[in-house]
Amino acid sequence: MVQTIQGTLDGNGRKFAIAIARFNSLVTDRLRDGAIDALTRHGVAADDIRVVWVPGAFELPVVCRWLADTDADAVIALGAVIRGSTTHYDHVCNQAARGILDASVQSGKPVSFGVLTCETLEQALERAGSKAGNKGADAALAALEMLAVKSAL
Ligand code: INI
Repeated sequence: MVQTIQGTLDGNGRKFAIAIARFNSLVTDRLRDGAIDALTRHGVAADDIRVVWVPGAFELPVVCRWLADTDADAVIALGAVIRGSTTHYDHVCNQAARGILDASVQSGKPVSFGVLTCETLEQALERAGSKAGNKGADAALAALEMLAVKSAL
């Protein structure tokens, strides 16, 4: 018989850390609100959520790694990278994505990727609580699901 494992979304008793970039905080504030709302609606106590600000998305990987070494069960990385007129955007996006993945794989804890990579501020705002949902909430749900998968294995 096939054994199928799927994570449920029960945050009771779980501890979360949110690493959040201050750059484009108009957007990242909304991603944080979405993440906290998703966590608390799935049973996570507000006292079990820690929010840690860093300057920009480039700084997210190391703080995610530091947070993975704390008592947090999972980490949620939130940022908003918006393309400018140079290649700076590509470096920030690529390194943030790779570094956040590394923090997860190296620590063995879920570190979810709630970093928007957009062409315009309008696109970012659409994904931060308006017509394209809230990617902070999506990242929170991914972290919850991964915790359940980890527990089930
Ligand atoms: N950081 C972001 O989070 N979003 C951006 O759009 C962005 N842009 O476009 O420059 C950005 N740059 C700052 C970077 O993340 C670092 O904080 C900075 O380079 C210092 O290390």
